[in-house]
Order: sequence, then C-alpha cells, then structure tokens
Amino acid sequence: MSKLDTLAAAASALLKQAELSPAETAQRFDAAVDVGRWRKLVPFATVEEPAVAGESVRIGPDDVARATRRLAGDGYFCLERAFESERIDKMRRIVEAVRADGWPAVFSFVFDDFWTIARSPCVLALLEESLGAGCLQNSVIWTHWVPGAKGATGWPPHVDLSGMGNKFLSIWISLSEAAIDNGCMFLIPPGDMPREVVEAIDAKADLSYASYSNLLHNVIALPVPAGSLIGWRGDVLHWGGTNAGGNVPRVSFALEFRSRDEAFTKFERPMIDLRAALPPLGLRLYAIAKALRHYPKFEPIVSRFQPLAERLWEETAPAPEQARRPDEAGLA
Ligand SMILES: O=C(O)CCC(=O)C(=O)O
Repeated sequence: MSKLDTLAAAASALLKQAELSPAETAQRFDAAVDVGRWRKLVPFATVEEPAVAGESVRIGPDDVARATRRLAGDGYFCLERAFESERIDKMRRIVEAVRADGWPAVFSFVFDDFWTIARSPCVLALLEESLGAGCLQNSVIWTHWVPGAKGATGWPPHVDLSGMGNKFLSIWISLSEAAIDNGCMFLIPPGDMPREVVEAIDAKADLSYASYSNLLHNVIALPVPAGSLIGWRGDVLHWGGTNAGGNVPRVSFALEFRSRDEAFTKFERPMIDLRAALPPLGLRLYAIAKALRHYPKFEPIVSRFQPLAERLWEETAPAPEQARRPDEAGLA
C-alpha cells in the first residue's frame, strides 16, 4: 500500500467511526420529518408556505438575453448580483442556522426559498430561453459550504451530465462572496477542450503535457459577489476552487434543469414542474437524502450522515408513478 493509500484508508476508517449511531439516526430522522421543528429552528423562513417568498431578482430582459448568448457561445454565463441582497442574506442565514443545529448544509433545501428562487419570472425566462418552453427541474441539489480557512476546497473538477448539449443546465447561486481567495468557481469552456481531453476525463485517464498545459491556459475564474447567478451546460468541466487564505466561508447552492422532451436519468428523477406547487417536504427530504448518498465522493465529511441518508431515502421514496415524467404522471 502506498503512503497515500494508507492515509486514505485511515481517513475512511475515522469517518466510519464518526458515523451517526442508531440512536442519533433515529433522533435526526424524527427531527427531519417534523415540519414544526424546522419552522421553529428558522422562524424567519417558511416550509411549505410558498406565498411568503418574494420575487427579489435584480436582473431584467437584457441580462437574460446576454446570459443566453453567452451560454450558446461558451457553454456558461455569469450574472453578478442577480438577486436582492435581503433575500440572499436570508438564505445564507438559513444555511447558518441549519449547520448550527448540526445538519449538513444541504438540509437548507427543507425551506421554501431554496425552491422558489428559480421560479422568479426572470429566472424562469432565462431557463426557458436556454432549455425551451416547459422546462423542468430535476431533483439533484446541493448546498456548498467551503470553510473560511486556507486549503479548504470546493468540489473537485467534474462535469454534471455530459452528452446532453443544450438540453441540460446547472445553476449555482452565491450566498456569500465567492472570491479567488475563498474558493470561487472555475471552469473551462467546452470549445477549449480538445476531444482527447474530454475522453481522458470520462475515462479518468492521464493527460499529455500538451493537453494539460492547454487546459490550464484556458481556465476561467469566476469570482463573484453574494447573490450572483452562474450557469453551465452539462459537459462543462468545472470545480470549486481552493481557499488561498480568505477567512470568509464560501456559501452557495446548485440546482439542475432539463428540456421537457428529454429522457431523464434515473438519478435525476423525480422531475419537478416549475409551474406546479412546490415539492412537499417528503420530496425535499428525498432529494436531500439522494444528494447525501451520492456526494460523499466530493465531500467525504458528509459520509458521517449515511445512516440518516439511507433511512430518509427509504422512507421518503416517491411512488413509482411520481418518479416518472410530470406529464406521464399527469402532473403537468
Ligand atoms: O461549489 C462548488 O464547490 C462546486 C459546485 C459544483 O461543481 C456543482 O454544484 O456541480
């Protein structure tokens, strides 16, 4: 075993030891499904009361047109200060309250704000411009918290869903400043990635000097203030940077959207109609559990919550007909 393998094995044994006990899992499960408890935990936010969440965007039709052009040309867009600071501060405070109560940050998706924000008319217009009328949200979500400490990292380089062309869009919204020194987003536009590089990334194979030198030269850094909106297509290589000494935690969250006429992967389902009622708490918890089961590969620390993720996953799994397309399920 190499030194690195030994360290990895030790880290994974420690994480296993830190896993929630059966009693902690039962207690967290009861708390997670208790809507009243969430409302009490964050009294300034709502759960399953969407009418209270306001519009709060600062972008207009010109921004939508600019972002759509950029997306068509380069596979990504970045709109700084797209949302009112009051709304963004509130959402960051939700994340802080959730973490202070010992939950992974992704439990912020219990709250309405995290589901209503993409339904603002301007954001919806942007989604429809880039994915077509009647586009849908999938149930893949995450809330990112990169500690304000040198060496802390965002997610490593990856693509979200390749081969989907303009039928897929991820959006990422900053709830704090995301600067070069506290781990902003970085990406490489697909046009600047030679075919052999795309194939090597898919196969997790090594790259030649010429390829990685070219890649490094084409990296785009996207430092943004709080309340900014970044979007990228499924085949854009992207990652969250490494904190270079900033003391402000980098907080953000991500959502994914699809053209209505596409076949969706099992992982993406159930799909969510952006014009229908907000997902109920059960579906929010299912999406959270799905993310917690899947993303220890990017954030090993959340593997501590695997027993809770498994229990939520089993007990909130949607009925098979809900896991199909909204129009197939008669929800459209
Ligand atoms: O915020 C980050 O560190 C990474 C975000 C990302 O890669 C994603 O949400 O797919």
